[in-house]
Order: sequence, then structure tokens, then C-alpha cells
Amino acid sequence: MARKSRKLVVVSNRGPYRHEASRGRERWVRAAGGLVAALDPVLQKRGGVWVSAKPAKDFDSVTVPAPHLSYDLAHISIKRGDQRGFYEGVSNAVLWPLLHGFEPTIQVGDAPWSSYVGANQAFADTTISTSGPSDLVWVQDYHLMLVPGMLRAKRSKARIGWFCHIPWPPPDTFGILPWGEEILEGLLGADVLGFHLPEYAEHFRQCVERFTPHRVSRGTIHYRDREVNTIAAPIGIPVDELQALANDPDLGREVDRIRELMGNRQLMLGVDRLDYTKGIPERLAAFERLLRRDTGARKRYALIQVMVPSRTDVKAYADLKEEIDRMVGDINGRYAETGRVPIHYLYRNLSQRALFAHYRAADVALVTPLRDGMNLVAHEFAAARTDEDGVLILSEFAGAAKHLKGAVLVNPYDVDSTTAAIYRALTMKPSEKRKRMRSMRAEVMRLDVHRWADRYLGALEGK
Ligand code: ADQ
Repeated sequence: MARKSRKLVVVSNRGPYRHEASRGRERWVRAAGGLVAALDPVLQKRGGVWVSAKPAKDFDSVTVPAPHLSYDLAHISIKRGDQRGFYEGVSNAVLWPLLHGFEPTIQVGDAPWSSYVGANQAFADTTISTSGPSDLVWVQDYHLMLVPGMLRAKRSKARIGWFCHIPWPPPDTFGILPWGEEILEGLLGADVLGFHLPEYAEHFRQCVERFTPHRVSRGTIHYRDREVNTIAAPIGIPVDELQALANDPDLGREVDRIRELMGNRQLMLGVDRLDYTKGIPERLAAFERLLRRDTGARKRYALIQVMVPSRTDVKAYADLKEEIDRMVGDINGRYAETGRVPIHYLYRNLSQRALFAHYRAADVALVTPLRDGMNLVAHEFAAARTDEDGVLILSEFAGAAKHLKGAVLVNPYDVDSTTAAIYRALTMKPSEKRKRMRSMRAEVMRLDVHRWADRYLGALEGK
């Protein structure tokens, strides 16, 4: 268990809350997405400070005490000239697809690398001014891979960690990056590098061996006069908090209402951040095949797809949104009957409570990413099912598939087999559903996010 004496400083590109004030009314809105879902409860419990970017505003660095939070928020501003290049040009157009192994999507040619360096430097500078030398600094994700090295240059004795929320690819894919060695050197400024799965950590070490002169033995990289540990620390969700929500008797009424509104058909559910890694078009195609092959299906089945807007300024995401809109329109146009629409499509952020009511109302959850570091929707679905009912269809390419053995695993690229899996899930015997759900729930409890943080921070402090 991590000692609580050291202050925890979390550093990530996107912050956990957006402050909105208009006509004297204030509101704090929590950002959707897996990183915030995991780290907010950790900081709420432990206290500390969260350093993140504030979208283009004219101030440098401020710390805002948010009344409902038990930790502080520190915001940095990235130079206007660097912001776009850092976020869109490098982080989202190159690093995100590269680390997910989407090689043809990578736009490396004219990528504005210097903006990435400049923005990372701004994060490092604000982190230094916000933290003390004995604090634990925990840098998050692929936007900030140079920050550990920049911090180390100023604080040779500091405890610095970095966690990778997405996959890490094998060296042949990583080798596409012209600045691969700089990135690896930047990361090696940390004491502990964390990944969801042992295979991602292994890929990382293979990259270090291939592209740097540093020696690797087992999980450790010998970096000049220091040792850098690489660990597999699979992330989870705040189990107690979400169990309390799932057990709230009022939730039952909302569940009944959803089922009634959907005409008491068997319900499938998709919940995703809008992203091309999440396999949403492939999922819609699999559902369409179900409707096409079985004419009775239109009366019996419905799909609710909830999609939270994400990276709306990036062209690949705007194109994907258009493709999904068109597919939903086509499928509904073809298979709807008066009063009965097959796909209910919600393009917005839902409250956790509303999400949980949907998880409970669903007969089948479709979590079918083409590649995903972990995927917390899969965990949340199992956490919501205190009734031990419901089937999870899960992509074999999600990190969660290595843990949730009770799911029905699919290859999301193989649309026919996904259709077959949906059919199997919809007709599964209650006793099999219960057995599978029990095993998933046990694993989700074991992967509690507080245990994840304790394990990671314990490794960081133990050095
Ligand atoms: P994400 O790609 O954001 O996270 P994921 O792990 O699925 O993906 O988390 C999504 C989170 O957003 C969930 O907590 C979910 O409840 C929430 N969410 C989704 N749609 C929503 C909606 N419409 N309204 C409100 N909330 C919504 C990245 C990696 C993942 C990894 C996490 C954590 O890509 O692989 O699991 O970080 O490390």
C-alpha cells in the first residue's frame, strides 16, 4: 500500500473537469473517457494536484480550487502556435494510430514534431513549478512522452512515473516513427513505466533494445546510472462507488423505463467515445446482418448506440462521424417499422447514472474495438450487473479480453462471426449467462482502480 505522505501530482493533457460560468452560475463538468474515469476517483481519495492543459486561453499557469474536489487543478496553456501541432498534428494524427497499430492511418510526413516538443516542455515547466522535489509525479499517456526526461533534467532525484493507457506496438510498427529514439529517451527519464498488459510492456522493452543502446534485463532497463522498471498494471474502475450506484433501488425504475420505451425488445448496447479504434461501423454492419437474415429480428431486437463526441476538430473523427450517421440512417431507413426503430443513436455525454441504467437494461453489451488498451466500458457493464444477467460480447483485441474470460470473444473485423456471436448471446441459457457474468464480476472487483493506483504508486515509491 502506498504511503500517503508524498503529494501526488498527476500530469495529463486533458484535465478531469471543465469549469463553466455564465450569468453568475457555476458548473463543473467531468470529461468522459477512460483516463479521467480511472484517475479522478484515485485523486479524490488520495488528494494532490492534477496538472492539465486548458484549451487556448490567455493565461499561463493557475491553480483552481474546485469546491467539490478533494484535490487541486493546475492548468497550463500551450503556446497558440504549438497547440494544434501538438494535439492534432502529432498526438492524434501520428502517435494514437501508431501505438494502436493502425499503420496506414499515420500521417508522419509533415508532422509538426517541434510543437510536440514545445508543448511537452510547457507541461514539464508547469509541473516543476507546481510540485516539490519529493512529490510523486505521475505523467499520463502518449501526449506527454518527453515529459519524464524533461523533469529528470531538472530534478535528478525525483520520483517520476508514466502510464500508458493505450497499447504499445512491436518494434517494426514503432520503427515507423522518425523520432522514436527521442521518445524512448524521454520515457526513460521515468523510474517506473506502466502498461495494461505484459505484452505491451514486452513490446516496449523490445523497442528499447532495438532503438537505443541501453541494456534490458527482465523487466528493468539499465539507463546510465539509474534503473527504469517496466510493469504491467491493468487498470480498473472504482468498484465500491459503482456497486453502490448499481444497487440503488431508484436505478431499477430507470431501467424499466428504458425497456418499456424500447418496446420490451431484446436490447443490445454499444457505449463508446467516438473513435475509429472502437470498431463502431463494423458493429453496425454485424447488427445489420442480423436484421437482414432474420426477418423476425426487427420485431424482437434493438440496438442502443451511445457515442460521446471526441476530437471533433480532427478530420479522421469528423469523417468517421459522417460514416456512422450514414450507416445508422441507412439501417433505420431500411428496417424501421412505424413505431419501431432498430437503432437508437445517442450522440452525447450521459451521466454515470444514465449509463448504468442502460447497462442494466441491456441483454447484450457490444464492446468490439479493433484495438484498445483495456476498455473500461466492458468493466462497467459487468459492475452494473449485480443481477448476474446480461452477456458481454468483447473484442479479442481489447486488453480487457485478457481478463474477462466470461465474455463471448469475437474478432471484430470478421463481421459474420460477430453476427453469429450476437445471435448466440441473445439465445444463451440463463444458467450459462449467470456463470459467465459471475466470473467477470469477480475479475472486475479484483481489478479495482484503487488497487491499480496503490500497486503502481507502491512501485514508484518503493524505488
Ligand atoms: P478510452 O479510449 O476513452 O480510454 P474506455 O476505457 O472505453 O476508453 O473508457 C471510456 C469511458 O468513457 C468509460 O468510463 C465510459 O463510461 C465513458 N463514456 C463512454 N461513452 C460515454 C458517454 N456517451 N457518456 C458518458 N460517458 C461515456 C483510454 C484507452 C482505454 C483504457 C482507458 C483507461 O483507450 O483502452 O481502458 O484509457 O486506461
